[in-house]
Amino acid sequence: MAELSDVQNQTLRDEIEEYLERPEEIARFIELFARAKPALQEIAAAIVEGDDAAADRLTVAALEQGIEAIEIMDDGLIGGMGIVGIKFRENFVFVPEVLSCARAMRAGMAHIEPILSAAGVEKHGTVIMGTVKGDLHDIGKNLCIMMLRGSGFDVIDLGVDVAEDAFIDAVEQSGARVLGMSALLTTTMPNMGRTIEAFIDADLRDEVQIMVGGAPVTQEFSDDMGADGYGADALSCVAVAKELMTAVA
Ligand code: B12
Repeated sequence: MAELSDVQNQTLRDEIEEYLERPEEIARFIELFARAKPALQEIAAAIVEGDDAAADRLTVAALEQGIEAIEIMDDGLIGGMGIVGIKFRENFVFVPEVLSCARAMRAGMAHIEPILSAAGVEKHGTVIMGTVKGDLHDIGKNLCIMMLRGSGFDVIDLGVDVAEDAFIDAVEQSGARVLGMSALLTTTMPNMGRTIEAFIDADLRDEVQIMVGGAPVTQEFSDDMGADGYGADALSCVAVAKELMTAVA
C-alpha cells in the first residue's frame, strides 16, 4: 500500500493531508497519485488550484511527452476534480472555487476530447444524453459524452435541466434507441424515474433503452425505477451503451 510520501507533488500531498478525513478516501487518493506520472500529478494540482492556464499548458505538455489522452484524463483531470468534490462536500470550498476548478478541467479536456473522438473506429449508433430537470451538473455527463464519441457513438447532447418532454421529443425526432440520463442531486434523481414514466405514458418505452448515472445514482436505484442500465463512470457508460445498443439491434 502506498504512503503519502510516495506522492511526489507537494500540492497534492498538502491537499490530502489538510482536507481529506475519511480513511478510505485518503487511501484512494494516495494510491491514485502515488502511481500517477509526475506530469499528471501536476495537472491534478492545477485543477485543485483552479488554474486554467496551467491545466491547459500542462495537458499540452503531457500529450507532447506521449502520455495517453485517457491516462491524462483519468489520473490528472478527473483525479484533481475528485479532491475538489470532497472539499466542496466538506465545505472547505464553495461554488465560485468549484467553478474555477471546473473551468480548469475544461481547459485540459479541450485538448483531450478531439483525440478521444478521433480514436473512435467502429460506429455503434446514436445515444441521446442529458442531465435531468432541475439539475445543472454537466461535468460527468460531458465526460461520458466524450468517451462515447471516442468509442464510436454519435451523441445528441441535450445539455442540462432537461424536462421529460424534451427527452421524448429528442427520441421521436432522432429515432435514437439509447438514452442516457445524468443526475447529481438527490433531489433531482427522482426525475429520472419520472422521465421513464413519461416514456411509458407516451407509449414509447419499448422504443428506447434507458441508462442512468451520476454520483448519487446506484444500481439498486436504477433497478427500482425501471432503467435498463446503470454505469458508475464514463468507462462503464460506454460499456452499458454498447450492451443496450445490442439489445435494440
Ligand atoms: C462541480 C459541482 C458543482 C458545480 C457544477 C458545474 C458543472 N458545470 O457541472 C456547481 C458549482 C454549479 C454546483 C452547483 C450545485 N451543487 Co454541486 N457539485 C459539484 C461537485 C463538486 C462535483 C461534481 C462533478 O462534476 N464531479 C466529477 C464528475 C466527473 O463526476 P460525476 O458527475 O459523478 O460523473 C461521473 C459518474 O457519475 C458517471 N456519470 C455521470 N452521469 C452519467 C450518466 C450516465 C448515463 C452514466 C452511465 C454514467 C454517468 O460518469 C461520470 C464520469 O466518470 C459535486 C461533489 C461530488 N463529489 O460529486 C457537488 C454536488 C453534486 N453538488 C451539490 C449541491 C448541493 C449543489 C448545489 C445545490 C449547491 C448550492 N447550494 O447551490 C448546486 C445545484 C445546482 C443545480 N441546480 O444543479 C451536492 C449534492 C448533494 C445531494 N445530496 O444532492 C454535491 C454532492 C456536493 C455536496 N456533497 O454537497 N455543483
